[in-house]
Amino acid sequence: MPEVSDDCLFCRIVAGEIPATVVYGNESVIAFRDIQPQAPVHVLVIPRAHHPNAAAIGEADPAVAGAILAAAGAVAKAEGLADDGYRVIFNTGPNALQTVFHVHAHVLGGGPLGPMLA
Ligand code: DGP
Repeated sequence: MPEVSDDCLFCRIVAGEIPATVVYGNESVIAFRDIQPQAPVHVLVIPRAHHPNAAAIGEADPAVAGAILAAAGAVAKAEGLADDGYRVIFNTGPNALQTVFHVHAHVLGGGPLGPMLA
């Protein structure tokens, strides 16, 4: 899997070619606000390197897969979600309605989220 894919929207956000509201970053991941928020706080955490989905990064680079979870926790804390709780979701494949094929964790919170499959 290439480090960067030219036709990948989230690779272009990592490269700074498409603007995003970045709230967190380190050497392996960045986090930015979702353009179509589904909760009062909705942040996407992505690896800088291109991997299409959670299964692929779990196989190819478990350390960076773990860094996504660590960043999700840091974002939740910084956004004030840690006490009341939040959700971390990796949509993977068509049944989950994955639309961007650069793995991303949705961090959702800031209020009651309702049943998970609603
Ligand atoms: P998913 O359906 O799990 O693949 O989620 C993709 C998410 O990406 C969706 O919630 C909307 C978000 N998104 C799509 N395009 C952009 C964009 O250009 N900027 C930002 N910040 N988010 C985007």
